[in-house]
Amino acid sequence: MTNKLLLESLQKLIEPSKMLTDTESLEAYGKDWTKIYTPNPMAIVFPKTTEEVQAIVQWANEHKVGLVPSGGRTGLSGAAVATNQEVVVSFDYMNKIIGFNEIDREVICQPGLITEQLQNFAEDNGLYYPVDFASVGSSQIGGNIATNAGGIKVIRYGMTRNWVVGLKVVTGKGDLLDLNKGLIKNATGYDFRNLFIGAEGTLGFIVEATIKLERKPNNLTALVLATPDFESIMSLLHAFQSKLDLTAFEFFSDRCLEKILDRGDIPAPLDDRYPFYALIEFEALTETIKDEALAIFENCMEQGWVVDGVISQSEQQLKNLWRLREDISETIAPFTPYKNDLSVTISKVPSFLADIDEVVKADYPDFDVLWYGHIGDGNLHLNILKPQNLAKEEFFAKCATVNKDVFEIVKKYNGSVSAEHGVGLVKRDYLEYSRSAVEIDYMRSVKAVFDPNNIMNPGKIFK
Ligand code: S2G
Ligand code: ZN
Repeated sequence: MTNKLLLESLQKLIEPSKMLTDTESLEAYGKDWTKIYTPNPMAIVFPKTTEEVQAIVQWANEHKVGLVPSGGRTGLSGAAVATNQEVVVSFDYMNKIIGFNEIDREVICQPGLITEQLQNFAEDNGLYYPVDFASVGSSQIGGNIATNAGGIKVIRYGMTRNWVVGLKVVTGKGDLLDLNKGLIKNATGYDFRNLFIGAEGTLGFIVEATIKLERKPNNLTALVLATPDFESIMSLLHAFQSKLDLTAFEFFSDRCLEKILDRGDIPAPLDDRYPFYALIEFEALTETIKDEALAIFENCMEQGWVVDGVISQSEQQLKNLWRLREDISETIAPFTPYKNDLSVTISKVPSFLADIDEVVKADYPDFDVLWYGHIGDGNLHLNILKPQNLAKEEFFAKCATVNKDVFEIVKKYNGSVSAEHGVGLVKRDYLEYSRSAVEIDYMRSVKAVFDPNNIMNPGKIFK
């Protein structure tokens, strides 16, 4: 059947305005934040109801057309990229909060709800949605669930998975499953909800989510502490974590801070510059807790683990300190960074980072390597900035050779080649560095159960 006839048959399933095929829309909706794939979808459709999603899935099975789920398109692994005449299914029109119960402290929402809107809704109801990261202003809950988004508060609140208590999904066979129904306890066999969380749209579409909310933290206070070396950051983690219930423990190198300060719109946190910085956040619920934090800070100074530091004294200063860490990603984006999102168990972080740093600099001494991330949960972000004088293709080709050395080290440390950004297309060829061949076979078998015709996000996670 020609594309024209295919699209005519698809158009019949949804309102005329809910399908786009113009070049600009195909380009915009056919990609995410990865810059290395050429978008090439057949069409973009915007279902408004679960029934429309089911009709689209039936159509795709009938015509063997791939479907790519699309949320805020803020992904960094190519999971929402359509490069092979797939139909992109956007949830921009299924973006509402459709229920809330203050006793359950649970929100029922559609997948297209912007993450920040959920955070604001929780705040308006005296509660808190604790999954937070730089792109919450444009990411969608459905995409956050499909990639099990992590971010900066995982040390206390965990990943998105921890907050999803109900999930309605349309499987790749077109069946509607109503999973877990908002229950906190439910021991009735396999928990398919947790299969769909992190499946990157390869098993079916998320069409509704029930999200648990949390008590709102009070008087959040942050310290930015300069350290003489990376090992000192781990000493800080132990010193603070053993006495305080931290809400965040982040780090960034001075190269990151330099890029931030070059912007000129964020004040430097300290008078001088140092190799590494830790950003530590906690709830100063009482003056005693704040005094405790300052005492730990002073002890760390005496130990030589900290060479200088600052503590937030206001909401605005807290925001300014967080911008030093949260703005790194957008600030370095113009440098076409080669990104790696790695994790190991926390105790291994210092030697892991040292081994990777060594191998990258041995391969390419002139590479501008930036380190930042979430030390509190063992997640490091390695970014290599493209040298001005190197073409993008040549740069990424060089980085691909580095990748193999990096992933050999990940394997040696039993780490993950993708801590929070997902596999998508970017990490698909490196899956075996973190998952065994047997595991990958089981994943294929599960995929075949939920999506026997491989119409759901074909080619993502594995070939
Ligand atoms: C972070 C954001 C995406 C990136 O800043 O924690 O996950 O790696 C990242 O630039
Ligand atoms: Zn991150």
